[in-house]
Amino acid sequence: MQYTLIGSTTSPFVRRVRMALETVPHQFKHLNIYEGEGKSEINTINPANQIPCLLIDGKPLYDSRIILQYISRHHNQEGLSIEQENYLSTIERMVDAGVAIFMFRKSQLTLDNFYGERLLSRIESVMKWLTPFMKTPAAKEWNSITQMLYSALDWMKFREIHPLALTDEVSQFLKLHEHREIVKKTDPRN
Ligand SMILES: N[C@@H](CCC(=O)N[C@@H](CS)C(=O)NCC(=O)O)C(=O)O
Repeated sequence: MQYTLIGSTTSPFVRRVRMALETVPHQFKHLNIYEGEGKSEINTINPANQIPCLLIDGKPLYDSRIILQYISRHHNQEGLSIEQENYLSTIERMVDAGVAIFMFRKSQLTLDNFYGERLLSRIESVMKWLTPFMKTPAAKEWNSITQMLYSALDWMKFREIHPLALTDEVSQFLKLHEHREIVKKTDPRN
């Protein structure tokens, strides 16, 4: 199998896939989907115009969660429990809300409206629900949950999405994993 991951270096959804592919040979193709040629190129690859996309022997596979499931099946990784699936889903929806806030700002729109309030309250609710997890022994493991959580929280800090990404609990969680080579290699600031 030949893998090419298409994405940006800032996207948290792309970053989680790069982390999952750390020991799997692949090429990384950088695409700026918002401007220039990348904008039309992503449309020829994924009609939803989103990254990441994994080319498997040239065939595109969309959506980071689906890509991870594919990698897990083909590289003999363990399946997830219902609780772990729920962690992934809620973190993903929080990042979706963050991406929408990022787009609001890019469009010079404010968040003081029904949709904006829904987005902010989703982030607040998920962060409240997730914070106890950050202090458990499971938070020290390096797996699809902590990779997604790390990518999500570090991105929220980087893009200044919400002050809840700046708490002591978040800093302590990020410190658990910031020494990892793949974390340093995929830092969106570089
Ligand atoms: N559910 C998708 C979400 C991907 C996503 O939202 N990617 C963002 C970048 S972080 C994107 O492509 N945004 C462009 C757009 O939605 O127009 C996944 O997990 O792959």
